[in-house]
Amino acid sequence: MVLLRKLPGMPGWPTALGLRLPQKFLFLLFLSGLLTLCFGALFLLPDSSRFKRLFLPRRATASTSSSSSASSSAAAAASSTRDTDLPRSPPAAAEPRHASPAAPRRLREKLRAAARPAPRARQQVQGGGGGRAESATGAAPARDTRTPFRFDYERFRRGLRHPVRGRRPGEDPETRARRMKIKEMMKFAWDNYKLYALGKNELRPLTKNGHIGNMFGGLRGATVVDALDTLYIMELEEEFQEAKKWVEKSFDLNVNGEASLFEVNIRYVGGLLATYYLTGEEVFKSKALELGEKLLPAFNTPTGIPRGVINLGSGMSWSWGWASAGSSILAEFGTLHLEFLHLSELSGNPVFAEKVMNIRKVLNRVEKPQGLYPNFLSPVTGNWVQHHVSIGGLGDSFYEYLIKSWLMSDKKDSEAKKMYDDALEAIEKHLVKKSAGGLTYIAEWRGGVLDHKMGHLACFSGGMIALGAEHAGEERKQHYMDLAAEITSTCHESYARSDTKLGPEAFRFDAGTEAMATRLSERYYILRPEVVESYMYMWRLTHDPKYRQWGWEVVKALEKHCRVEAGFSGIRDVYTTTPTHDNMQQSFFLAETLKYLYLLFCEDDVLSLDDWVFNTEAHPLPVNHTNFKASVQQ
Ligand code: DMJ
Repeated sequence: MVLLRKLPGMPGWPTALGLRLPQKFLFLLFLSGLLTLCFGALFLLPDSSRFKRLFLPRRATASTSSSSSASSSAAAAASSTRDTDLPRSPPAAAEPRHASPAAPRRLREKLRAAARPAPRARQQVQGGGGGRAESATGAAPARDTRTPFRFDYERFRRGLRHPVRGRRPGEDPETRARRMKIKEMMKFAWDNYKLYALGKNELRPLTKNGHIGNMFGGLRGATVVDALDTLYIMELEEEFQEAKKWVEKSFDLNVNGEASLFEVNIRYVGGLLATYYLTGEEVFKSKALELGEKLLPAFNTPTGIPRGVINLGSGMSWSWGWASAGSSILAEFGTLHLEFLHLSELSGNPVFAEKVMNIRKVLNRVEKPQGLYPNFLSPVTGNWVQHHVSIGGLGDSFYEYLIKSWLMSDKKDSEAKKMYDDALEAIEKHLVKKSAGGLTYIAEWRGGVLDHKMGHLACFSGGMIALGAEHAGEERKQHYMDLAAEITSTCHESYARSDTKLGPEAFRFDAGTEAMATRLSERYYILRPEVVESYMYMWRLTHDPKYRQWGWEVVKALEKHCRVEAGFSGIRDVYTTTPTHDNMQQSFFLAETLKYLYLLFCEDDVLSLDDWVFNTEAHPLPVNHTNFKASVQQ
C-alpha cells in the first residue's frame, strides 16, 4: 500500500476510489483483515502445496505441524521458542494447547486434531524397522476408513522359525531341575502377589499388602501385566488365566494421573504386546493400542521429542522436575521404538511409527560430542542440555534399542545399526577402561571427565554387546565378544565380592576399590535383572557353562537373602549376611529377573533369538521375518 501510494503517477487506491478519511480507515481495516486471513490459510495447506512452500520457509511449516512430527524441525523450534519459555513443572500443557489465542480458529482446530491419533489407515504398515517404517513415516498416505484393518495373526505365527515355547528335546536332569526351581520361584512370587496385592502395582512382602506408587499415572496391576508373558512361557497355565482374567475384568485405562511415559511403555505396552503376540488373545492387543494412543500427546513438543511425564487422562505432559532445564532423558525417549513400531503394525495406524522415527531424525541431526550421546536433551530446541554420558541409568536402553531395532527389522534397519555401531565405537574409545586388577568396566563421562563407576543398570551391556557382536563383521566380531565377556565377568565380580553374592546398585573403581560399592547409599539390591540378563545372552551366544553356573549362584542367593514368608524382597545392604529387607517385590523381578534366569536353563529354541527381541523389560516382541504385513478385511 505504502509503496503504491508513492509510485509517481499512480494515486493510492483509496484516493483513486474517491473515499473519505473514515471510509479509507474502514477500507484499510478490511484489507489488512483479508491479508491476515490469507496468510493464516497458508498454514492450513498441505505441506506439499506449492503455495505453502513459496510463502512459508520450510522451518516455519514444520514447527506448526505437530502431528506429522517427522517434519517438525528442531532448528525451527530453537529459533521460535526458548527453552525457558515453557513451564518445567506440572502442569505444562502439551504444545497444541500453547497455540496463541490469536491464531485462526481453524488452525487451532487443526493443531488439536493433530494431537489425536490419525484414523485407522488402510495402507499396509510394515512395522519393525527403518526400512519398513518408511511407509509409516512418509507423506500422509491416502486413507480409506471404510475398510477395517486387521492384523493377520495366523500369518505372523506361520512366519516364526520355532515354536514359542520350544520343542522340548531331551536335556540333562540337572538343567531341568534348576529350571523347575526357577518356575517354583515365579509361582511363589505370583501367588503371594495375588493373595495380598492383586490389582495393586507391587507386593509388599513383609507387610503383606500392596503398593501403588506414582509411576504409572493411576494405572494399576503393574505386576499382573509385567508377569503375563513369564507365566505363559513357564507354562503356569492356571496363573496365566488368573492374570488374563484380571486384565479382562479389572484393568482400567480410564485413569487420570501423572505417569512416566517410559515406564508405562516398557512395562504395560510392552507386556501387553508381547502377550498378544504369544497367545493371539485380542484383549491384550486392544488394551495395548488403547494405552498407546493415550501416550501420543507427550510427543506434542516443538521437536517431537516427548516429555517424560504425561497425564493419561488430560494428555498434558511435562518434564521431570529433576531433569536439568526441562530436558527429556535419552534412555526414556530413546526406549519407545520397538513398542511403537509394533503399535503401528497391529493398528495399521502409522502415527506411532512416525513419532519414533522423528526422534531418530532429531538425534541424527544434533551434534554428538566426541560421537557420544549425552543423557539430557531439550524437547524444545533439540539440543543437549548437559554433557553427562552413561551406559547405565539415564542412557542405557537407548543403545539397547538401536541394536534391537535393527534385529527386529530382520536386519533391514541399517540406519539403526549404523547409529549403534558409531555409538559403541565412541563408548569404547572414551568410556571403556581396565582397572589395575584387570577388570574391564564402562565409566561415566561428565563433560570430558570420567567417573569410574558402573551402575547395576549398566550390566545389561555385556549382553547387548554380545548380541551386536554377532553382526559386527568378521574382524570386529571376536573383539566385541571378548569385550562383552569381560564386562559380564566384571559384573559377576560385583556379585562375587559381596557377602550375599548379590550385587550392589553401583560399584566403583577408584581409591583402591574394584567392583565394590564405596558409598552406603549404593549398597542395596532391589531384585534387578541386568546381570542375569547378560548371563542369558552370553550363554545363548557362547554356551560357556560358566554362565549357567553364575546364574545358579544368583538363584541360591535370592533364595537365601531375598525370599521371605510372603514373596521376594529387595535388600538394603549386599555386604552383610543378615541384610534388612526393603519390603518391595518389584514387578520387573517377575518380568525380567525370573524370566532371564528361566531362559538360561532352557534350550535355545524357547523364545529363540531368531524370532524374538526382548524389550528392555524382557517382554518378547517378534522379529519381522517376512514383513508380516497387516491384512485388510473387505
Ligand atoms: C527395568 O524396568 C528395565 O530393565 C529398565 O530398562 C531399567 N531397569 C529396570 C530394572 O532394573
